[in-house]
Amino acid sequence: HPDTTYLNLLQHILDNGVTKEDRTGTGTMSVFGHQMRFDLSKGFPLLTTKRVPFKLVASELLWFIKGDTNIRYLLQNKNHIWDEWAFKKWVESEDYQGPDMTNFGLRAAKDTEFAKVLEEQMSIFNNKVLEDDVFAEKYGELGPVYGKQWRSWPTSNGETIDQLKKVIDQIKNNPDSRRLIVTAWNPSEVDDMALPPCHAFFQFYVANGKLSCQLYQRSADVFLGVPFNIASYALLTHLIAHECGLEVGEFVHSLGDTHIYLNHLEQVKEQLQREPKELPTLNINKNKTSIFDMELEDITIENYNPHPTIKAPIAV
Ligand code: DHF
Ligand code: TMP
Repeated sequence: HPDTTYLNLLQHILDNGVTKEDRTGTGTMSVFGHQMRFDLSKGFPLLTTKRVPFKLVASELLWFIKGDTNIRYLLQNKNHIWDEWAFKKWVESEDYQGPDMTNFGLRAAKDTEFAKVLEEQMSIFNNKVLEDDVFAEKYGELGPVYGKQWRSWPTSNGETIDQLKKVIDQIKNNPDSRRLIVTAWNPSEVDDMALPPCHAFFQFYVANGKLSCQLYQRSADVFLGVPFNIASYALLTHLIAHECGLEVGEFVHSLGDTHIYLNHLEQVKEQLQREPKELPTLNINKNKTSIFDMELEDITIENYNPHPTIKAPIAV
């Protein structure tokens, strides 16, 4: 069961992780290098030991597939998972005149008064991104993140490469290829990104009429990020298999710095006590084939009855 695979990773970090400082100042328990395998033919790996908001996973993935890097589309779909990283660029800019927002993530966790001020500023910011085109273009942007690299990786001669389209063409026409790769890690552009890609490099594999996918994730927030990442790449594999007339095989998830933030430990212990439940099923609109035509309504999840949400603060 996917939940068992995941809970085993949480337990493995608790048992073997080293205490390690990190960029955000939160502190983590961490192991280096871990691999999980999910057999997609046995069910869709949306965790059941806490609720994972599937609509947010799906709208984020469609945003990548569109080649979009501006949070406006996410906000239009009531998806707030990238707000902090756009907001950070805004408050660090010369145009921002509001209250001091230095280290807002850490400060909000310790100071409830400040948390209110932050919430208000973020809400003003979000409304401006939604309503003001010029502002959105400048400050809704996360830089050349996933969508840009997947769909229009810039080359030295001024052209762009549509890695996603190319890989799908290769899966259809040259399925035995060992070069079915998409990389978001573009060394010449990482410094311009609000956050350098965490899920950085993935490869497809076709055998016995089944499509498998392996992801290399350089950095993994196992409590908050990883449940999304598993569901997202499982969904991507399903969508591409659907377009290419293949069944789904495995999702292989290879992780680099694999960590639990120290302010997630209580939540992790709570989740470890829960029993996995029956997996939901994924439905993709059969009247559409191309991944590039898919919209949010075309992707639904059925029979998802997970344990309740477990809230946790995100490290910025
Ligand atoms: N930074 C860190 N420190 N960890 C991350 O996982 C992360 N992920 C990013 C951007 N930066 C990150 C993009 N993906 C959530 C999940 C995924 C995600 C960002 C945020 C998150 O907060 N999930 C909550 C609920 C979200 C909601 O309902 O709005 C959860 O409980 O799963
Ligand atoms: P880092 O750039 O210092 O590694 O910080 C990124 C943090 O975000 C790290 O905790 C990993 C986490 N993360 C995920 O786990 N999954 C994701 O999809 C994203 C975008 C980030």
